[in-house]
Amino acid sequence: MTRPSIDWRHSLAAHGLAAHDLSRHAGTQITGLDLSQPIDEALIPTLRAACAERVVLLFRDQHDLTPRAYLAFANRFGGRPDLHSQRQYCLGEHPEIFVVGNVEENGRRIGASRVGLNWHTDHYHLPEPGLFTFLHALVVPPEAGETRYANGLAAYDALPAAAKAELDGIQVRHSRAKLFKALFPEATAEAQAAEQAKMPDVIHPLVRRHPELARDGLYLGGEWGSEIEAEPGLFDRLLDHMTDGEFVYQHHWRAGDVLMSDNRCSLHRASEWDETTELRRLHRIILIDDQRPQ
Ligand SMILES: O=C(O)CCC(=O)C(=O)O
Ligand SMILES: [Fe+2]
Repeated sequence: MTRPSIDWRHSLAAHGLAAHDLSRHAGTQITGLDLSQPIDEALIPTLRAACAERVVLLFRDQHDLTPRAYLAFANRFGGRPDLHSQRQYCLGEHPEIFVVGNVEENGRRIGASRVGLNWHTDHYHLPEPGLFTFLHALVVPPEAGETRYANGLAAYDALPAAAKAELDGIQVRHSRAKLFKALFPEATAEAQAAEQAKMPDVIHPLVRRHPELARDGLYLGGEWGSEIEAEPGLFDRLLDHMTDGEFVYQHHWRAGDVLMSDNRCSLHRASEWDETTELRRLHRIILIDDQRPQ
């Protein structure tokens, strides 16, 4: 589905909202919006268009956002919320919300701490992968634990024409089995076998067309589960090109931050923090796309 392009900066201003770009190619902070309150229907396509173009939107100081209101906000962008197989890391009342971080309750780990520690885009291992992802920071370390976002559209644009031509038609294999092992080393052998049986490998094009922007971008998948079988070495070269700095925004978290990101032509990566002394807790919602990458 191609949507009409929207002058989202103009539309935000007309709603009395300020937009401030956080780096050249990724990240825009939007101020003036309280996500716990009902949001004007007309703003949804505006935010969607802004997120598609800027990869990631930041809403600060969302301290009053309950899980219920957070989910209601996310659900307004379409797709279907992911229900993660590792249900012990999801909120009991709202299993669509996955807890990222090193938090315990009653002596039990209730969050997954490693999931973001590699360059990836969410749920690339599904035939219809991640559309938008939302992260709400509840507790964050004062330093470290940043998350970086890389714009695969800008990275693709910057390639010379000859390099673009060489990428044409190349496919990437994405393996949930490999990824699951890296993300959840604590999972039992049975859980790993069940995950593999449930989700066979998928193949997606390396260059995909962003359906809302009608532009081509790199779709690498992730460091821990993807490979370009036809040309070993190409994956790492493109990953370096896309993540080396120019196309990246690095986010320093504050409690209350909400980030909304578009998974379709981007990558992101969390950073390590001292898990022995500092807590980090983010609530994640992934909306799954209703179309395959093309
Ligand atoms: O921990 C983060 O900052 C990002 C987490 C992440 O990428 C994920 O849960 O998919
Ligand atoms: Fe992620």
